[in-house]
Amino acid sequence: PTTAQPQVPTTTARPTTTLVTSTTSSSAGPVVTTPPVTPTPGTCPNTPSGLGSPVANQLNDPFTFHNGNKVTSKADWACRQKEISELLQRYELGTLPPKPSSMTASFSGSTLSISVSEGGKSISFTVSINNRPSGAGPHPAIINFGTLGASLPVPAGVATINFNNDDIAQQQGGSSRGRGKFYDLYGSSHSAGALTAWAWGVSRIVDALELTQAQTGIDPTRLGVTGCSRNGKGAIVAGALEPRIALTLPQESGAGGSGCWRIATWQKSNGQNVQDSTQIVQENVWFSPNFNSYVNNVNQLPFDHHLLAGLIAPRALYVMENVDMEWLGKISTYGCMGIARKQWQALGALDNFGYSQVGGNSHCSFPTSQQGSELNAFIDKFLLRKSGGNTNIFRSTQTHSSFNLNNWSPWAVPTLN
Ligand code: MCU
Repeated sequence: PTTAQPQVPTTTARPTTTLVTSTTSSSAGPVVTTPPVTPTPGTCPNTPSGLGSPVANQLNDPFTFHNGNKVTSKADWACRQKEISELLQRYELGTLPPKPSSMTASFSGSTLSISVSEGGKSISFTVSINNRPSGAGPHPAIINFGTLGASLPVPAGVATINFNNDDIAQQQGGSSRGRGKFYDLYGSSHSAGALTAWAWGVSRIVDALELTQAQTGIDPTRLGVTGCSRNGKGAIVAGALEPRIALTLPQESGAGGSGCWRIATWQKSNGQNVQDSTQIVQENVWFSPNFNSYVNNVNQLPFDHHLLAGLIAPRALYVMENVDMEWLGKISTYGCMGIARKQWQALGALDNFGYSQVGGNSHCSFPTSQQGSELNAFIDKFLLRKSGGNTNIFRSTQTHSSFNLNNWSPWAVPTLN
């Protein structure tokens, strides 16, 4: 099912910039992942206000609603994801606006132009679509945060869409709060931090790809998203907030991405030089100003980033981290994702989850040890839809023996049907 189509003009200026109003279904072969359940409006309980009881030295139970009820089915899981998304937006990320009331998209050369209007204001931005495979298609694509191209190797057969995320929301330190096209549209005091604003931008790219599929040859049902470091935080949040992303590929996202706040705090209390919640909100504007009230006591939060990742489950997620980067929170990402993985386990979808932590490479230079049997296996299976290798991956080249995954996740993992 698709959401309501944006309103677009019925006439076009030039044949190369045809605007279309409906999407066509993909002929790209069998779908590998089970599409996530979309809750019917009104079927989920309202998310209670308030933070609930603090959770210390463990991560919040994914399978218990904020009101204490248990998650016992896939339908419950969809409601729990809706609740987690609301809580993350309320206390950390800021509000993700709904689909804008009107938008247009056109494709010319390699440029996809996107215009969005809401409440009497309009913005436009462009993305470039590179390495479009020859042949009729439709072809899969990876949306890459940043204009320089992906910092991981994108194999033949997959296009790359370069997204200038800084154009949507700046990330040049505290003074860039509220700057960028997202804030031109929604106001400079909008609660969304840059990560949420970028996820909104990714959603508009997907909308535009749905509108221009006949022109671009890109299949909007076979999209990946990637970025490294700060842009890796962007990639995981985009995958979490946009359910049309088939494969989420955050690279060295560290704290604020695949790391958990509570585990980073614990690492820091053990004397490690790791980025934590108190530092990150001073460094940059990735999060909502609302988050500032909680950074000194993250145990209050009714979530951590294992639940951010769980918004992706059972869609495909492959997380790449670097053991040599203490600042990124190497135990934090290992523990956070090791516990996040239990959500895919509950859904019977462990083949859709990968976490791989290696070393020997400098920050954001992709190590070949993650390429053939890992990254390519994910891209083959979830974007190219070829039968690929093993994609049930959880590994680190370091033994994090000080951290006990099960002690930090003492709750039961149900089987959800
Ligand atoms: C890993 O992402 C960030 C990190 O959160 C920052 O503390 C550091 O300054 O920059 C990293 C990054 O984006 O490097 C390119």
